[in-house]
Amino acid sequence: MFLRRTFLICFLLFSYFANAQTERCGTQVYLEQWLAENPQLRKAYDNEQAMAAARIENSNAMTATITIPVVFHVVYNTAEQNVPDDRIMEQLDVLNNDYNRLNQDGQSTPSPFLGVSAAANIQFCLAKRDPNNKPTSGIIRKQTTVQSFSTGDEVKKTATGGSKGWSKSKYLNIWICNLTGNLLGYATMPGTANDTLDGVVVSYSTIGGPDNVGVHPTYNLGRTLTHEVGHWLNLIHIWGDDGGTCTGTDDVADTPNQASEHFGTPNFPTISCSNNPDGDMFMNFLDYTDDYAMNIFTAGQSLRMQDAVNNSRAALLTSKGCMDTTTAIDVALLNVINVETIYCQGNITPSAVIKNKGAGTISSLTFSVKLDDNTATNKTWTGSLVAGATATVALDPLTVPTGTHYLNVSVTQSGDGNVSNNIIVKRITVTGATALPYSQDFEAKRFPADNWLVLNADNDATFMRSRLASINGSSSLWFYAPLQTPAGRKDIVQLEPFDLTTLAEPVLAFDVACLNDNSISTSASLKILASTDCGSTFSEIFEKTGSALTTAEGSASNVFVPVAEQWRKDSVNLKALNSFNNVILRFEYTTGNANALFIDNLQIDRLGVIYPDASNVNVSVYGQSAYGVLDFSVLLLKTVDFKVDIFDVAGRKVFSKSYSGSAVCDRLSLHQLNAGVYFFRVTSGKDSKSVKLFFR
Ligand SMILES: [Ca+2]
Ligand SMILES: [Ca+2]
Ligand SMILES: [Ca+2]
Ligand SMILES: [Ca+2]
Ligand SMILES: [Zn+2]
Repeated sequence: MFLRRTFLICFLLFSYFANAQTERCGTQVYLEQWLAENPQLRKAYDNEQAMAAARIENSNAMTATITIPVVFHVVYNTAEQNVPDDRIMEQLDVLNNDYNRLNQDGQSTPSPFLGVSAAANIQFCLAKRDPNNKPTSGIIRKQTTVQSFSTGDEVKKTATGGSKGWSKSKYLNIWICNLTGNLLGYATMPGTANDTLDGVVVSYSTIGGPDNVGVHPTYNLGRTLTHEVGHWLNLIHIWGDDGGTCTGTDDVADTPNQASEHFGTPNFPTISCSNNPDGDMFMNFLDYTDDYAMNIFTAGQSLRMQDAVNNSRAALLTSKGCMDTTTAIDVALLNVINVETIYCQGNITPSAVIKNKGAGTISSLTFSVKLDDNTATNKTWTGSLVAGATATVALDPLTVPTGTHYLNVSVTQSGDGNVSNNIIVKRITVTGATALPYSQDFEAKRFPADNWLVLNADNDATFMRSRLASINGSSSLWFYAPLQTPAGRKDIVQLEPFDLTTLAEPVLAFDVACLNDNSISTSASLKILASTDCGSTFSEIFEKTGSALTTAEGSASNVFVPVAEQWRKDSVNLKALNSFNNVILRFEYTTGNANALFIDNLQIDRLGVIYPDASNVNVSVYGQSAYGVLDFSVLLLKTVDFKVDIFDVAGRKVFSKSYSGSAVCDRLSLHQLNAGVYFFRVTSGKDSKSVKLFFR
């Protein structure tokens, strides 16, 4: 079967050039080039492949977790290519999740393939010491005059404008750069590259993950690196690189025989090579599908990768690359704060958080601040920073115009023995507000949408886009909290700013589906918050918690996938905010007695559009506090008189008030009522709607 691949060069080249769009992966082409240039090594390569197959056949035991030190070489020509630190850290999380089957979207693996899904038990750690045993941040940034790099390995050599690789016996090199011809990445298979030319090259545009997506329109969830590291660990494309036939193989027993690669988001099942009923494993990381359609390595692939680490890459097992080391003089720039994504134009005043990681006291430092490709401005700091101490230093104010910007902050100390931790790159976005009406069906390939944010403080489960269920199209916004997720975890999806002055009576509506899990006592909650001051402060405009939030009951042992009847439309009256031209809305979900939440068909529009043919009355009750205060909003299709009544459990009317309008918000003081269950009823003509309340 190895020989068979060597006859396939023409097919490979054909498929490589036939696909004129984005080139997902150049690894096979790179391998064939290398074999052609090194014919004497072809036999050794084929032998090693055959031996790997024999080893795996004779021992199918997974070994304990293997940890591989990683160094990122960011080789950039433009500010955008100099990938921000938080996006690199998010990418590292993606790798660690994908290689340990901790990826949240593993829940999307079609059930017939769950039995072969597996954790590869491989961890990736950011290098803490360089090849000379000097401390490092594991992120090397190098500006280059080279505008784009090819598969000729120029990015791996200083002489050709790249960054020299670190020894493959101790590190996984990951070069991040601009690649020629829309190529997304390529890797060196085990045994095919010289010591410092070994590793993975990926386009800067692909670096990121669910809560910090890359700039590429579709391949932006970090799966390019997952795919390429798979090659680096000896995986072959799942369709066998056989030009669309059924004769090739990936030398893995538990992946189906598959004709050719898939792009986009195929539907399950997709049959080829008589592999019915389950068809192609197009959601495998070694296919070419969109990042958000990929979610699985198999047990067979995991064995093959572990075999590579334990044999052809065994030197890595004793690498000290992730062991701490120190140097006498070392200031570290830990963070740059007050530059979080900013939605309103104006000045920002960033601050640098520094730490003295050296042995002596620091008395003088120079900060350099650079926005995009503008000239850097310097600022000197003097003071006394003793060993181990941290300090926050205010930098000079900056004017940031509309658009996406990259802020480079660096610190210089004379004699610093570790300059790799002296620089932080941040992304800043300044944007105008979107006019109404607005709708979001989560079908567009890019999620989060431009100028949206996903805030995932615990760095665990978070909001993602899912194809598991939808109310329109095939995708929706999804939060999945596995059983082991503690209650009380908060995650936020922040929408782009809206100009609410563009509609007289704006209403926010969305379809929601949420499973109630009775085995958990703490209530899950969904809140909507609004900011009218550019995100400085937020106030709550909607809350549903516990049974009021859930739309279905059942066990949480499997991921909840709602059917049509399990969706509910919720709405919030935004009339009170219609004088603000820059309103930022947030969905805030707090984990509790629900394992999955879906949101779809988000609209901000007029009432008649949102409820085109519904009965008149739509009620939201929120903010029930311990102090007898009740906030509600009532939405009606036209301006009419209506009445609010509150009844106790015995059916006695305890409150009544009349209103007029189509969209009304009010706050009631109900201190006279005892704690207990009540029914809030809105009546308009022949229509009425009741909501159950609980006063504490
Ligand atoms: Ca095939
Ligand atoms: Ca330093
Ligand atoms: Ca949808
Ligand atoms: Ca989270
Ligand atoms: Zn590939």
